[in-house]
Amino acid sequence: MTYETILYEKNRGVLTITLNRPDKLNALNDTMRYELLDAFQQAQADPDIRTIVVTGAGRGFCSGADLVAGSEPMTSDSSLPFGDLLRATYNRIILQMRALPKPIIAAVNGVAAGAGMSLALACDLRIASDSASFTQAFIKIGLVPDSGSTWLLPRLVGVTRAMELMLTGRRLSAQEALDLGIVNQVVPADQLPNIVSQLTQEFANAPTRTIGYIKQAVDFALENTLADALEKEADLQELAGKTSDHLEGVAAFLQKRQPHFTGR
Ligand code: T3D
Repeated sequence: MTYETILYEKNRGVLTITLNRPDKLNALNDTMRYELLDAFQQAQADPDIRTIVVTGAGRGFCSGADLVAGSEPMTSDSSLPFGDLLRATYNRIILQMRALPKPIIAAVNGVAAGAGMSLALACDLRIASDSASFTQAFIKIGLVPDSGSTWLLPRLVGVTRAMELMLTGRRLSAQEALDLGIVNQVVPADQLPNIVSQLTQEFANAPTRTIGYIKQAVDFALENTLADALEKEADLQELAGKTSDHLEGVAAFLQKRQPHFTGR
């Protein structure tokens, strides 16, 4: 797959999507938004892809919306009204990521700002380099947090901390993000690719369909009652119990060997 603003690289079940506008810390312009949406749609449709990594080229992860797309500073008047823009692109990207039945890992190599932070939050796991940082930069330009930050951030850190971060735009170091539960792990910058690669090799050999069901179950449970969540678990367990990976997992256990999961 060839794109203008992102790299799309498949290797042994792992798709790596690299945001590739390093001179702007990988700010999201219109082309990148549509390419990202298309890449996640392709990732869903391609049975050879078992896990996805999202990362940034250069020293940034993603600096959010491109504030100078073309020669004009970004304002709601200079392009599509923001509401329409969000509905047409960012909202669809985030929903596609949450609905994608495969694990998505953010390899946060540098600053994640505004919608760039939202993008990281929408991934299933976040591994940060020790030089990464996070900011809900929206407030600094008088905008509301978008691309799912108002939904995702309070669920990760609680309302008290989320409000503080959204109202101040304070830039967090990777270590602070770890302490708050925003990231799963902080690793030395030069070891980020290797550590993420080890993790994705595990996911490329995991029971992929069940991982999709787990994503579905957790997102559902966050919005529903315990009784509803129990019912959802029962439905999804029925489906998981019919996968060949479940049969393989049990057979491997009984035969005292490593399972060979195929993602089916
Ligand atoms: O229209 C819509 O899409 C609506 C939706 C909005 C959603 C949003 O994401 S709103 C939030 C938009 N993002 C921001 O407000 C962040 C702006 N950037 C920054 O605050 C800082 O650049 C960072 C905190 C991210 C990093 O700071 P620092 O000191 O490490 O780097 P820098 O020197 O500020 O930036 C390096 C270069 O990247 C610089 O270009 P230059 O001077 O070297 O030619 C800078 O202008 C460029 N850059 C950084 N962020 C953006 C950007 N260019 C365009 N858009 C950016 N968002």
